[in-house]
Amino acid sequence: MSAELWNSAASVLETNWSGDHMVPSRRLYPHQWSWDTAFIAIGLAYVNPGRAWRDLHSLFEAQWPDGRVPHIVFDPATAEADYFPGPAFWGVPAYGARPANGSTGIVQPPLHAVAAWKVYRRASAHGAACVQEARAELEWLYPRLVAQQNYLTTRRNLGGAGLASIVHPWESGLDNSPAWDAAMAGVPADLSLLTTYRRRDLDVADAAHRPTDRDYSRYVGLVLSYRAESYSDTDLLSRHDFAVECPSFNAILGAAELALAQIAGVLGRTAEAAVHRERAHRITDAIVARLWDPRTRTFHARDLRTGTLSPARCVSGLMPLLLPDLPAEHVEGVLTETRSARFGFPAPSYDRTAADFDTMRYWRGPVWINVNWLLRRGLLVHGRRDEAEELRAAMVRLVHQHGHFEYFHPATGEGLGAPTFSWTAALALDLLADRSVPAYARAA
Ligand code: 2M8
Repeated sequence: MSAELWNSAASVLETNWSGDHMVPSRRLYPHQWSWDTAFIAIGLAYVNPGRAWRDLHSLFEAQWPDGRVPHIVFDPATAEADYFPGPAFWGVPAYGARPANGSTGIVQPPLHAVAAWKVYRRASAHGAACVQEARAELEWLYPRLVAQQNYLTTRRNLGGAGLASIVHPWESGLDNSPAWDAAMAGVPADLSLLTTYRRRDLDVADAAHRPTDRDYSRYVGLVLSYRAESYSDTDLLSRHDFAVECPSFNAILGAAELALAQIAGVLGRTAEAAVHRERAHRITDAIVARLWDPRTRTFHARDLRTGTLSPARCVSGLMPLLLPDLPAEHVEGVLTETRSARFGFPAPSYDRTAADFDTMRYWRGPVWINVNWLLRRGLLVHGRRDEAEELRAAMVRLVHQHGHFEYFHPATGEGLGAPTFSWTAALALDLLADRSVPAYARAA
């Protein structure tokens, strides 16, 4: 089974390569997405490390002067009509050497340092020239990755506690998650926006899987609000309708600091390595202080506009397991939640027992491989090797039986969404090849 799965995964990555970047899916997502690039690099490390670096390069070449890494880098060869909201809608001005309308103005989870470290670690398997290339790429990326972290922990520290806020659900990567429902209820839904701007996703995907028009009009409205002030973050909390601290985004922010510590170590920047470890520690403390609910014993999204935690129990609440300094009590809470009837292996995107659990709709029930890959990593970080192996096997089985789909039905395993999806293929390669444990993992 593994050779067959390996070959099909490699061929998806071959098909979705677009010259200097990978598209998540040719039809549904015909540009370059930020956190997809990180997941994809993790798989390309096995079959084409040169492309892993090229893809990361293309993304970071589009980094803004303030350090933000845009959530989409637009391919100028793709027509405006092929994806909504496209380049003209975002209206991003030219910056640095970038032309106008080259990217979006929002971000996605900063997983790139983790990916770069994994690609570097794999380089020795491809020979000395590859190791040399990998080191040079780390040198190039390091200051850019640091600038990305600095943007998120300063300009986006809207709550003042050292966590990054997301100002649009798309920034979480878990777009339509019930984690945002309470905060989104406060965002005006102007359905007339969808007559001015036409959804393109419904031409290529099933409406029963995608966000509703009501939610989509809110997504569009939030972009218009951020765009109106040229994507400035100054005083954002007082003039923008959505600002949330997400446990998954911030757990990845902390994991990025740990990967940066490893990268800094290899680059001989010992003092910086210590600073990154300290930052990871502070992010962990802030997640525990602000996003833990002692009643549910799991993590929840905090709405900064109301100061309340979302009641929804989502897969994002399990992600702080990525952090090795998470206190034992919180590790136990999250592990119990993970193994409960609400989740299980592979974990659905939302609590299976919730009344509004939806087996089809985007991030409101289906299983995604990328968050399960992160969950497995979290289990390894906390020494839960048997559970990590159980989850790994469940993911491999799912993708082998059903294909490299974007997401999967949480009961039947049926493949849903885009059928040849890049991160599913890339992570299948990693799941087949890598049983190692992060260097900073704790003993069980
Ligand atoms: C989905 O998000 C895009 C908007 O960014 C969409 O729905 O059109 C999400 O699954 C996101 O996590 C992912 O990065 C993107 C591309 O795969 O698709």
